[in-house]
Amino acid sequence: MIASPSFYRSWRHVFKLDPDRDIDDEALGRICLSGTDAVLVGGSSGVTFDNTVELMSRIRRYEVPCAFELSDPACAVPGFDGYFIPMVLNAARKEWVIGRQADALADYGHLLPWESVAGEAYLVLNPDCTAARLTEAETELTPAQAVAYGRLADRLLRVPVLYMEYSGVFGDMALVRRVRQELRQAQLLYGGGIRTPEQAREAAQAADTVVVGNVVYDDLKAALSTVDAVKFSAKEQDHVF
Ligand code: 1GP
Repeated sequence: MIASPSFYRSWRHVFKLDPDRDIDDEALGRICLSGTDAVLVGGSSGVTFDNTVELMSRIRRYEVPCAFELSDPACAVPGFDGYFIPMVLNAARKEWVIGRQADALADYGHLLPWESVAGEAYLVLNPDCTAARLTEAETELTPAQAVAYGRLADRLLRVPVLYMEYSGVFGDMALVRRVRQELRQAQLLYGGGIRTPEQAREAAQAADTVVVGNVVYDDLKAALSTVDAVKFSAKEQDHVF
């Protein structure tokens, strides 16, 4: 038996960095020293072995935990603290749900550090984001359908992470909260459109883990302000005050 992966369990706030986008050393340092719980490396296009190695080794100058979303086996860079294998539950074609993953395991399954590998079930909910276009995701879900996907991931597949992905737009927090209520074991990650401390706090109240991406590249100061907002919200929920 392999132990369940747990590298992500304590994460409340995460910055997601894209190996295909430029970030200078100073900005990267401020992200890594921000107090965030982890840096997640991943992107929907343009991710290569080389740009992943480069970004990982720069993040590795800092102590912050660093994980990778491994969606293309050609980019299987060793040395991360943890690996997520994404599956897009609402993709139109099997390829993005289990097809590519099975192909990858046929080639590299014996090499993966399984104690540090977690399945990551995505619900892609912004029709205009790259992931939705790439996977032709069926994003127009009723709340009942979203809840059904959540239950399917949590209880049938028993995937440890459900990721509600609104990349680029701030999502429907009532829906995020509703889906989270149904989860018995999976951790709910939310990502999409967080640009202010208020949005970060709201997302932290709806989801277990808040992922902040694009704003890092557009407005570093705003991105950094989301860390305390999430931590503060987590403390409020834990009744520390
Ligand atoms: C992207 O969910 C993350 O995969 C974060 O979304 O880039 O919109 O912050 P944003």
